[in-house]
Amino acid sequence: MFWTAAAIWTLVLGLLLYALLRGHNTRALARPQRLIVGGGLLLPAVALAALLVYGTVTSGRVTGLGETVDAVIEVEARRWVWEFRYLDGDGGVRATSTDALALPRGRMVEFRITSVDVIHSFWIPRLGGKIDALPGRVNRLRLRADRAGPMRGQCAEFCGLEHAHMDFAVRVLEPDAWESWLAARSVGAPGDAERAGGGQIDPDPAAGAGGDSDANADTGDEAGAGRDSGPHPAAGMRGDAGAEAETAQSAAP
Ligand SMILES: [Cu+2]
Repeated sequence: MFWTAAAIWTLVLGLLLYALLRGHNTRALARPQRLIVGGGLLLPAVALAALLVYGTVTSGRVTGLGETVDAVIEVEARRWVWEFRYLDGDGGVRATSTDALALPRGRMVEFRITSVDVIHSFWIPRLGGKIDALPGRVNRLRLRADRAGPMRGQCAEFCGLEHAHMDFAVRVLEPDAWESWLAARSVGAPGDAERAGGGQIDPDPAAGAGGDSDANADTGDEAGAGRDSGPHPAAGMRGDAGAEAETAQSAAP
């Protein structure tokens, strides 16, 4: 990438110098049609056609269209929390998590993304492009994480005062470990909320990486306040992130 850019930069500077130094009344100026047809019509037509073909051919790889989906996760954004619901084969919810997302490594995951209040945007920079979370609409995005290791997701659409803190931790787990992770957060299992909050398997490596301690503190307060009305797994997850984060990082290639 760097050398391509450097070559183009050198070429442009070379042409500029040539234009400045060549003097007047040259042949190109005497026959401007050639310049217009070649540089103004042919060159852009060929370049844009080549880019169109390349983009069309590779877009399937980027969007995951045509690939078999191994897992479906519903994503619900609301100010200023991410809720994840992991679906089983029949479309039922088998597990849930809040502000923490776990993905099976090497498997294609389809996200069905929506919002309950304002427009948010679902974005995991290390995995792919962002897509809006719109109220009243479900947008689909397919991503596959091929490398283990903690990463971070972030709301990418300004959605209010806490927008900058609307992030979530992403863990890429081996499929077996992913199943265990889901089992610990399964819907309807007795005491599942406590177990999820207790953190045998910590879902929030990003918290240990530092830099977002404000976000953690805020989420913690909010989660603590929300406990009366219902379980909020994020509370416990946020707390004990450090040790697990180190483990996950050292395991990353
Ligand atoms: Cu948001």
